[in-house]
Amino acid sequence: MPHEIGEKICGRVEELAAISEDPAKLTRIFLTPEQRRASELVMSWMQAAAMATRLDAIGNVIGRYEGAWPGLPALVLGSHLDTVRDAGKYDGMLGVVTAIACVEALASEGMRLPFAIEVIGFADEEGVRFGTTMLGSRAVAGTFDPDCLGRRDADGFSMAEALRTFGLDPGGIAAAARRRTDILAYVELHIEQGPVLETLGLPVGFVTSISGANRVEVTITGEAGHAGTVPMAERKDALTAAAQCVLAVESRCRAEPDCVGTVGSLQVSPGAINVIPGQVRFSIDLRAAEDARRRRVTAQLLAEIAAVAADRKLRAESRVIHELAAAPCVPWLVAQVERAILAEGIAPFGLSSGAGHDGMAMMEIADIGMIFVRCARGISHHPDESVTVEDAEIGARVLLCFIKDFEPKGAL
Ligand code: HGY
Ligand code: MN
Ligand code: MN
Repeated sequence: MPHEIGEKICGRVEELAAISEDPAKLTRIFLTPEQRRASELVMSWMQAAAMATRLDAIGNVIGRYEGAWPGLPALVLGSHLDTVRDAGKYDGMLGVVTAIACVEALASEGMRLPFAIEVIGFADEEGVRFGTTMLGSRAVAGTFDPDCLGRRDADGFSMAEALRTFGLDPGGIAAAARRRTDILAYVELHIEQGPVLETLGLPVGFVTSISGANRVEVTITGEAGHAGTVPMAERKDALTAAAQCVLAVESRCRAEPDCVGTVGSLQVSPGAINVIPGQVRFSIDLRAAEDARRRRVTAQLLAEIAAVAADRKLRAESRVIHELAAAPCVPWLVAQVERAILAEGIAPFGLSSGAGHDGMAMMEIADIGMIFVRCARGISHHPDESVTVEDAEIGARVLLCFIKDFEPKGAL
């Protein structure tokens, strides 16, 4: 592969990073004009790599590079094209751009393999707009829950309305589902979003498993009142109760090995400086490598939230709005990723992923594998997220080597 492949990948990541709802900070959300512009740009790169392209029923961008003859089952590569708010440039995008670069290298060699290759740029992995996550990969896996079509964004638009506005049919999402027989495996290249590879001085590693996750929406309802006249002992302050619950998330997860809990968003109403908060809504994001531990901690937290509310004579409503089980990367794929890393003269190192990835949804219809690329200081979900050109190139070389030597399960 030409040495400038890393430059090309990082250049394209920068081009995508310029497509944002906010010129000052990268934010590209599901079913927005920015998603459409990014999808069109990615499709043009796919077409330049001899791929046939389409937008599926939920807005995923799909490029297909046929194998030795048309219609063969595909090795599916890819990642997501949506971002968090004030995001880094590489989370998701590196995987899509690198996969396209690998197909482009095959096409330039006129190489056709005994399988097709599909590259998917998923439309919504972060779940910023509607709270649930992995909507794109769930649609491909056939596990999209139509109930979430009624979920509303911060402006009150439902997912169904947003799909129609984007030119998609909310009733047609089932058409995005793929059959297990169409897909040989799903392999995603992604930044590590953690400091391990950098600490070990490794440019890449292989993923052993992806932690399971759930998201909870909590609403604490008390009684708004005059900040100057309601005696402290008679208050039903929703925010002080919520604060007690937020600290409970932190203390419970600190007490558990290998469990992380985050309250990432919290809304106070009515939100006036001289009014006792009447209602607070906040989110909880809970993750652990072991599902049983995650589910136990979630149940304990929901019970503690109910007890805090009862003790303060307030009301608490907790709703689990998203759950995905831990996703193991399967040994036969891990072995081939390790082989590709070794072929690049790098010691293969395996690590688990605390971050969620589309493989958690794709595992419903395909075995999954992942390649991690080192990122500076492990920073992610932050504008300082960065990858060196050299590491981007090494990641691409490993992925291309994996593709060229890929042996579908049972072919070994
Ligand atoms: O939240 C995550 O772990 C991923 O970035 N969606
Ligand atoms: Mn992310
Ligand atoms: Mn990601």
